[in-house]
Amino acid sequence: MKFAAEGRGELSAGEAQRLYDQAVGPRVSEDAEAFDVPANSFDVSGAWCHVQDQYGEWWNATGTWNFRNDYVNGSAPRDASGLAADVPSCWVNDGEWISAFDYQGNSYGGPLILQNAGLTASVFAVEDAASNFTMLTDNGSHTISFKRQSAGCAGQPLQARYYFEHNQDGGWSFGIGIAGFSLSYSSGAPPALQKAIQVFRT
Ligand SMILES: [Ca+2]
Ligand SMILES: [Ca+2]
Repeated sequence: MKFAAEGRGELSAGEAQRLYDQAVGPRVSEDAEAFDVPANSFDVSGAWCHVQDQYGEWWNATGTWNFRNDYVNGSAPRDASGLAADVPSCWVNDGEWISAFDYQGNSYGGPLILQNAGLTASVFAVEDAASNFTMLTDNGSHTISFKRQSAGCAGQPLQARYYFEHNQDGGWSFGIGIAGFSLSYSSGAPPALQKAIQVFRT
């Protein structure tokens, strides 16, 4: 691959990198940038919402996260939004979705990537990013919808739990359930903060 640099003709990738390094100076090491995520940087909440119309009956579990408006730190890897439910057999998964906004309510157009978490849980990778001193994923909501498939299950609650993990280094894989949400990082133990709420039920 060749790169064109002004006044220098065509450069190889290696030459371009060397010139770039000269121009920007030495890079700050990863360690110097690593710092803990403040405990009050964000909060989470969750609730069930009932919907009924001529097409059917649903219970939607929704978790929300919300960063402090003055907390601006979006960095790789993607943050993790996890929602886990425990529902009686009369209810089946009818979809999942997520949306995110900056603190002024502008919709986030960047990656919110669904992971494979099964029928009663949902995990999205949220590409936390900052621009113009604004965190583009300041707040958001994450929902799993359960539709009634059969009569019955009276008095049996639907339960759910919501988790959000903000992080600053490495890549991750996960395990999720009502009992917990665990991320394993390729980089070991990077600065990260997970918050969860108690199980919420109908
Ligand atoms: Ca906020
Ligand atoms: Ca992150």
